Amino acid sequence: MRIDVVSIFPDYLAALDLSLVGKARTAGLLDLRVHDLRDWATDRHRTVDDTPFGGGAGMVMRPDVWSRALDDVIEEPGAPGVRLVVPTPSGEVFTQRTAEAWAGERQLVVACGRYEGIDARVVEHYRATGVEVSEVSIGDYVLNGGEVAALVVVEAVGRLLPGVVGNPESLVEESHGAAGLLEYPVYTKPADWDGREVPDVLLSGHHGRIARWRRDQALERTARRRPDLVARLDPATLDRSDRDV
Ligand code: 6GU
Repeated sequence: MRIDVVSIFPDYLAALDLSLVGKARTAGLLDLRVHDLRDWATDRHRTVDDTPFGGGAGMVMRPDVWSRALDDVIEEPGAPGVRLVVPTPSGEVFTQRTAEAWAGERQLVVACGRYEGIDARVVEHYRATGVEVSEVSIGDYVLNGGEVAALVVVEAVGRLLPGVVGNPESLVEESHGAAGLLEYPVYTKPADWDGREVPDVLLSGHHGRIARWRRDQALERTARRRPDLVARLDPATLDRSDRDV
């Protein structure tokens, strides 16, 4: 998969050289390219923004600069599997389901806005050209720009690409996985750490009881921390013992 990130702060994306995503790039599983939007500005000061029509606070990013950048970076506009991603606090919420869907794309182009955002005609124009465009938010709080959201999207999607996570089993039981539950608590050695003991059941070797205990813990934790997720569980996935938790 190819991912392009366009930003006026390309150094913000340096973290993508590290860890799992960095390894995916080295292994040739992910072709990640970071671009400086100012390379497509035309004036001496490399201006990318201007004052908003209609008045108001702040600056808006210019559509002409953005379209020159995106025309250069989008490989084949309108082809299947090409998606323009615009991080914005007014977008639809980016979730694990979104990451799963995008992991099957050919190219993601992430357009990071700063200031009050990007001139609205940019999204209009690329949609009209047949490009799939997604305006997404990573949660209900305000950041200064799309760069942190771009990091979130690249890591969430990148780790789902085939071969990136060493043991695919670790993608199965994790929080926000198919079960719709948060993950159960985990323990390792020592079994007694300064008088704090690991729950007995985990030392029992009884796989059935361990699985039941873990599911109960996941259900309890989800009910307490994320009642919104419990409300959305598919009743068909619940068993008789689940209903007692
Ligand atoms: Cl995607 N951008 C900005 N600027 N703020 C946000 C966000 C995105 N998601 C949540 N807050």
